[in-house]
Amino acid sequence: MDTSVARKTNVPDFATAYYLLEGLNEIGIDYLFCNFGTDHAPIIDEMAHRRKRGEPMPGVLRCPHENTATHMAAGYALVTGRGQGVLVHVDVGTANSANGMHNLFRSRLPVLLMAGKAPYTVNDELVGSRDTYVHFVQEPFDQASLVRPYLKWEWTLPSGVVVKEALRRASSIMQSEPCGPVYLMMQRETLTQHWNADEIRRYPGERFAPTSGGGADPKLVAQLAEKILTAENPVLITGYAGRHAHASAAIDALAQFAGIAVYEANMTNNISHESPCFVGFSADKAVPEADVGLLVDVDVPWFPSAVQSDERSFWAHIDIDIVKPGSPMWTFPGNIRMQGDSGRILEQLLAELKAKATPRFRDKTAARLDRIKTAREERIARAAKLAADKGKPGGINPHYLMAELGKLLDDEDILFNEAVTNAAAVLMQIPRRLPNTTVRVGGGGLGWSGGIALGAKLAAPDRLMVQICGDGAFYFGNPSSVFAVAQQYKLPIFSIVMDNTGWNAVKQSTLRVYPEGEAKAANSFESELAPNVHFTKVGEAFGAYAEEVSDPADVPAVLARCVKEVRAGRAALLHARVTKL
Ligand SMILES: Cc1ncc(C[n+]2csc(CCOP(=O)(O)OP(=O)(O)O)c2C)c(N)n1
Ligand SMILES: [Mg+2]
Repeated sequence: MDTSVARKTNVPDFATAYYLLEGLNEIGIDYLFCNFGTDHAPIIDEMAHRRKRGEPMPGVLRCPHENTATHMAAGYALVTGRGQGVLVHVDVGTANSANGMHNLFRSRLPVLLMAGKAPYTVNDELVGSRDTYVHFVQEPFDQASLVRPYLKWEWTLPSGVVVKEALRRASSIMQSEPCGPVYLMMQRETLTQHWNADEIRRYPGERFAPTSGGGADPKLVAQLAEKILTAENPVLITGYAGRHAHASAAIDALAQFAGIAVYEANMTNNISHESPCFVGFSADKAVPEADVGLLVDVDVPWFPSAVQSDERSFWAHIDIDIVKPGSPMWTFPGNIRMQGDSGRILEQLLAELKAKATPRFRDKTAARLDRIKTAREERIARAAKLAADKGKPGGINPHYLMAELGKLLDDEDILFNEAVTNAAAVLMQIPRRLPNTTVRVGGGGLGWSGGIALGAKLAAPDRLMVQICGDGAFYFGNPSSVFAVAQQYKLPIFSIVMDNTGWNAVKQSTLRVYPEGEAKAANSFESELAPNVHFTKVGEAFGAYAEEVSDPADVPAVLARCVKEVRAGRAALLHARVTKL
């Protein structure tokens, strides 16, 4: 169909949607994760048009549910650092994207969410005018409000003439640290408008670079170095520094030089778990005893309701997101705060310490490293003891299951840990050597691990991507959509469902607030889900290899079969019946 509104000139004339696709390519978007609707007719037509003309545009992956699309973008950004496009349908698609936007925002991952808006003409005045029932009902007063709490920027494209400028602006904001989601809305009439090629200005990346984090004020670095030189019991807690390899190396080098115990708090693994200074995932015991503490790229280093730091202790907060403007309440201590690239700041700090280190400091450091070694050995022994109990038929011990899985993984493989109350088993039993290879999202919206594993697989096809989720999380993840995408786009991921028959987190939370309450007395926690379900059928419906395991004795063989299938190119789903809630 010729949608052109001829402008009687010799310069070629194209629709806004044509320039939109070109502009997306120009801002470095490799893929569009799409869930289409009537708003996308001009884009769909121009996709075919550009393909016919052999012109570049992002790859298009159709996702049956927006939850898959948004989290695929998260996985791709996690591996590459580059935000991708997610294209959804007006207000309803945006609403379905809110959970993903929450997780991307809290994980500081870039993404360009795009949605149509209902056409504004009703009498066929313009190409793209309203022509169906939903156009009259899909126009809320404030479409962006559906995702606004999770956005760094939002705009409605007012005219096709600025489409590339709008895309560059969106890209600059989503890719500037702290990275995060941006949202562009577009009306159908805007997308069908025609413009001559010479009317559309270009905004090349080399002239419009995003901002990145820098180093810190040398005076603050010197002040912190003085504190560390005289510290007796320093600790470092980090949540997401490991997204950058140089930050991971800087933490490890600093910790080993200054004898600092390193704890990880949510989000990702940050240094090699074989580092002599890595001591675990909860700093609860260490925090009250610390005299100097470093909070490095972290959102929740501990729970203040359970743990308090010593009033006389000195804390340095080093973070790409120092102010945490997305959090109404955030009151962790910071006697000094340094915003920037934590890797660079810690390199500055190490250089300062090396220049000032005294023999006494070196002696104290050696003694501390010995103490840290003992703590490490105790931790490793505790983990081994937990994994030694295999559980019983119908109630496999998650620690044992994870220990067996760990034996089959390569260093580069990535685990997406959505195991909720069994998350600790994943962390404890599968020590990682490379940073950013056991990942959780920074948010709390369940249902992310399948989509994120698919997006990561798209970005890094040679690495095994393992989704580990609870049975509740599995439902939230729209698994039929996940396995459909895995099949259609040949993205084999390994999904493990740790089925404890319901929402243990809900039960445990009730017990924490009411340890001797009515719910406990009645053993009624509103947590059990449908019994005797067979999740394998969901995978099988989409050609995945699927197995169920209940007997601990079968665990090693069943895991080996699944991993073999995935490495050979077929998605696999393991439904594991673990210790019941
Ligand atoms: C989208 C969403 N809805 C509800 C919740 C609340 N929630 C947190 S944990 C949880 C239970 C998860 O169950 P499962 O994945 O089986 O893990 P388990 O608690 O059994 O370890 C729920 C419902 C949430 N975090 N996200
Ligand atoms: Mg469960």
